[in-house]
Amino acid sequence: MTTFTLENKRVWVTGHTGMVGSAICRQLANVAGVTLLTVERKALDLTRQQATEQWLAEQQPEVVFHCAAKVGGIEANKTQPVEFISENLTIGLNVINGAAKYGVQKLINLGSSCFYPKLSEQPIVESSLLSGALEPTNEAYALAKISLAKLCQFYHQQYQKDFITVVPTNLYGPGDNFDPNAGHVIAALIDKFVMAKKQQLSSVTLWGTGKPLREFMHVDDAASGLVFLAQHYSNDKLINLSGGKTVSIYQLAQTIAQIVDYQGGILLDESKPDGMMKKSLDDSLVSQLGWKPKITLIQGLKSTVEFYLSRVAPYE
Ligand code: GFB
Repeated sequence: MTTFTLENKRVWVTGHTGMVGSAICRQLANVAGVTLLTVERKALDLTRQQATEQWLAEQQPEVVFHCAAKVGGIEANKTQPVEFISENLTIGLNVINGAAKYGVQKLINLGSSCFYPKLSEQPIVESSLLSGALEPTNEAYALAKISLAKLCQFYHQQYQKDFITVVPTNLYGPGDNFDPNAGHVIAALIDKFVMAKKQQLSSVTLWGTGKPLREFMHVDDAASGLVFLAQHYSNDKLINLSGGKTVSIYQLAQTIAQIVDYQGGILLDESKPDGMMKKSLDDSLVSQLGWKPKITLIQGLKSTVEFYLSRVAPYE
């Protein structure tokens, strides 16, 4: 059942150069009559409330996909909590409050799987939010994302705004940050294995014990899910976006090594954090609505390695 149509709407994608934002722009190209609104960071600093409001007043978007965020892997989150909490809160408050003030009809806010409690029962159901303590390595990011999800919920309840929060599982794909120190695990490991092969290193070192379990989704699936939910979900409650299999970090590393044909060893640096030992999201709600991811982990890893080799590695 369609609850909202995107056709012929003016749609603003914040963070359109990032991994998720750029994938949503690609998806929206398939929706009839959409006028895509984007703005470069140097032309609009979303941490500036007045500038953000002025942009909204001039452009009059009817729909907002709020993807702009300061993101990073476990180490970046752990070492820069001040920036992670303040930038994400400030940008989110400016975009969401501005959207409400300037008559945006539908807003899709991105939550994060890391905002559920560290010891949540698995797979994690949406109602687990705020039922326990957070994983310390990403507490700052999680607190910002929780506040913004609550803000959307309160807009729904108090002002009947159709602002929804979708919670994707761990994402990867083209446009990811392949920095081996600051990126998420898949992008970081693709870089590490490709470089190790090129430099003929005898081993690659993973962070942590290699035992944590994660569920990964390719960003093109995530974008298809977000565009689907924009049209089929209007509710003050969170909705998870997931549906894949869970793998251990060690298995993931072995798979990436195979894809890039790296023959050396895999070592562990246990002085680095594991983060949550298991993280996978319950997909009952989204699958009842009729949506499922299509890209298997192997397919997605292969195409992401191709993207990295053709678009990222040559510039290093
Ligand atoms: O992707 P990742 O940084 O995110 O790490 P989280 C996942 C797992 O991979 C952790 C291990 O157990 C890491 O210790 N790992 C092994 C590595 N080698 C590496 C490596 O070279 N780089 C990285 N990055 N990890 C994030 C949050 O947590 O989840 C973010 O910090 C975000 O805020 C994201 O919310 C969804 O799943 O642990």
